[in-house]
Amino acid sequence: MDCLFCKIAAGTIPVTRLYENDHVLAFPDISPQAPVHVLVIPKKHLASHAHGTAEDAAVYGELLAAAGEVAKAQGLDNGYRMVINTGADGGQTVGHLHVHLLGGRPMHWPPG
Ligand code: DGP
Repeated sequence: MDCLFCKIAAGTIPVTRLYENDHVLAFPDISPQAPVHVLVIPKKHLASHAHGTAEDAAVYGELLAAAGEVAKAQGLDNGYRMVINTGADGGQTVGHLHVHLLGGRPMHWPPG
């Protein structure tokens, strides 16, 4: 297993597990870009959003639902942003699909 986030999902690399079920895991980003910065990942390895297929629709639903649960638990009642960086031009640096949940401050648009 050569994937960082697969190792985190498996527990080989310890993280604070903020939300977890059979399909997804949420944990704090190591380099937070906002007061709340959580990553939500599928336990199934998908290298990026571009690698997801219609067969993964349920997993995508789980990712969004989990992000919503974490946002509530983190008290992001004033709003938040979810981001899926995809591929080189998308700024993706870890090759395992992940949703960034960012909150706790106003977000800007357009993003950089
Ligand atoms: P992206 O650039 O969209 O691929 O985001 C990858 C994120 O993963 C980045 O914000 C930093 C985070 N990250 C990288 N390595 C680790 C790690 O070992 N632990 C945790 N918790 N986050 C990590």
